Amino acid sequence: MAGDIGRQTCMSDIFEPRDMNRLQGRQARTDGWVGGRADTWLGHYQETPASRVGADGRRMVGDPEYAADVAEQVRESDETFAARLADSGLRVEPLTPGIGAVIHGIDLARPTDTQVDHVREIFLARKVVFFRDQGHISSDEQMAFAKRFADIGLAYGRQHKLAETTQTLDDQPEVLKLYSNEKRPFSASNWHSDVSWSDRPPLGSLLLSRKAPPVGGDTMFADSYAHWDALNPVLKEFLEGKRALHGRGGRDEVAHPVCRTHPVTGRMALYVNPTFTNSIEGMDEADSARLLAQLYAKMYSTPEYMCRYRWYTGSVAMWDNRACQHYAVGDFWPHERKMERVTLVDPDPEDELPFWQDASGERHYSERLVTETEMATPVGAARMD
Ligand SMILES: O=C(O)CCC(=O)C(=O)O
Ligand SMILES: [Fe+2]
Repeated sequence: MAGDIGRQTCMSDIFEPRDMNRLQGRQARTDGWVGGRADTWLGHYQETPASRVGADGRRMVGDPEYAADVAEQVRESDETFAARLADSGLRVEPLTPGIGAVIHGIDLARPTDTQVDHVREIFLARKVVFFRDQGHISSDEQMAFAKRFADIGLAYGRQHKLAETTQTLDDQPEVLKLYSNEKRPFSASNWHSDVSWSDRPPLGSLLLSRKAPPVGGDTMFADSYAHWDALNPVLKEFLEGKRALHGRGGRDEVAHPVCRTHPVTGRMALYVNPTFTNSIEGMDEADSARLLAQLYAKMYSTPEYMCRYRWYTGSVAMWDNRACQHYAVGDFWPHERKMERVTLVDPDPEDELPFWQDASGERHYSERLVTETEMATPVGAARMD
């Protein structure tokens, strides 16, 4: 309960299991497990059944009037959403109530202006959108569609020097090839937000399946707003304004806000990931490692905050790296899987740089910790994407 948490004197005590779940004289029943509904971690607040409208789940339990208001908001947002889209011929099929939607009724080779406006709106609301049956589009058309939403960068956004192993289309360095087969069993099977080792990480990606495996190789997405919303208010206060150190191969290359404000929606997102985040700045190393492990356990074990997309040849995904993370499920070997990615970068340099906006409206930006030349140099065989 909030009162109990308020009485804690030492910050690290907050992350101890709740007393009520501690067996007499023994460790807590779920020690080491802080995810899902069996949660005993004080950092956990309350699963909110309405995280998509930013509702306070714990308050909903004790305050029926507030809960009724939230229910109204959820219904209204669903209805107005559907009504607004009616004139562009689009149909939206949500993958889950909170994250992900398949958009039907559009040809990515020739979208109308209204369709582009609506796709942008759905993208911002759903964090990731999908399109089926777009295998006919050329790489030029893929790039042209991407350009309706943002500038396009190279494989790693603003980072122009690529790792030796990075493959792009021969005549189009903007198109990153993610091809896997029996001999090259690659998949990005780690939770991450793309290129968070960079001080200017790309805002999103447009990924096209040129060849889908007959089974497996789905991609999972997790809602970073919900990850933030679900934390205990005391832990939020502790984390707001803190920075995490990110980099490749364990090297600290950039400090990003842990709580990142989305430049368009204004919503707060939890911006740490186990692929590129090394530690939370200013914390004792062991405390930081423990807190990150607890955050990850919570983030990646709450199915309500995730969706899973099954690829077919010609399927497309467009995701928002500021609002969600992803994981390519590596279960399709020895089948072939061929993906082509165009990377979206924000044309506005002020919005491109991650920031946390405090209550007074001031933006606290990310900071690069190495020189530009060092940043542009690939680090061994470390993950880049
Ligand atoms: O292969 C996939 O589904 C996703 C790969 C990935 O992480 C990326 O393109 O950023
Ligand atoms: Fe990725």
